[in-house]
Amino acid sequence: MTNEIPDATPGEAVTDKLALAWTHTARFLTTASQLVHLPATELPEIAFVGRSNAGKSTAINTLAQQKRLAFASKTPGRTQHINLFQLGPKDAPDALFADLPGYGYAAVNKSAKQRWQKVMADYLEIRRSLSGVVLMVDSRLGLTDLDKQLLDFVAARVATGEIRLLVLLTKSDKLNRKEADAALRATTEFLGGMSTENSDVAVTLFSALKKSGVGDVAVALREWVLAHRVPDAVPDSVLEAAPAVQAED
Ligand SMILES: Nc1nc2c(ncn2[C@@H]2O[C@H](COP(=O)(O)OP(=O)(O)OP(=O)(O)O)[C@@H](O)[C@H]2O)c(=O)[nH]1
Ligand SMILES: [Mg+2]
Repeated sequence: MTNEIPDATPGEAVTDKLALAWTHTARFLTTASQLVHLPATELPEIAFVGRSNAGKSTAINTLAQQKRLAFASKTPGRTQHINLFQLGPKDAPDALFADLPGYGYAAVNKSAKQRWQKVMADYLEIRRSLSGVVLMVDSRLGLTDLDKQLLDFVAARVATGEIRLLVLLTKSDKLNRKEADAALRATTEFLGGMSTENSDVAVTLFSALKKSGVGDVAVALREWVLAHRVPDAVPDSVLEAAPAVQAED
């Protein structure tokens, strides 16, 4: 076995298979309780954020097709640190996933709650390498005030396209078709207010239990990372793949 990862050649569409082979490479890098302890990095970082118990750790495990990569739990507030995972070839990593502490869990004491929420707010504001945010929202609850506050933190950079945004309506296995459509519609409507010509904002239903939405999410994240690569020069193969103007029309 080599640790080579099949990749789309420039200009070729990223398939589910290629994207899932990439997410499968996720491995634990480090954990930090304070921002200053996070390693400085040039790699594009994708943060998984959301209310406690929304399914962040489970989504990371499902995307990585690994049972215990991120620590998922029935006990809300389980993830109390920022956990970083590295992706791509071992000798040439190309992205990081960050599993962030959940917010909004009522039972933790006030000072602990404020500390976590501050860590997260600071992270979103300060982390230079942040290139994408995956916001997990329990599909039965929809966007709550705390989710909207979080979106406020990043709205300016989402508007410019500096940060990409994907909202996962998690645990969609718990909804019937009609409820799922309503959840999707309400979230799409809210996100419409954040979208601009330059932004990359999307929402999708997701179920770790039924494995639905997994391929689509992997493709979206892979495309973020590929788009983030600063090209030295446009490769000839891309120019050749560009649609030619048809002469006879
Ligand atoms: N039915 C169903 N349950 C899910 C799904 N995803 C997660 N869960 C359950 O929801 C609970 C919370 O999941 P976690 O992934 O630990 O949530 P988290 O957002 O990481 O929570 P914190 O670390 O506390 O912030 C667990 O009991 C999961 O098994 C899903 O797609 N369907
Ligand atoms: Mg967690």
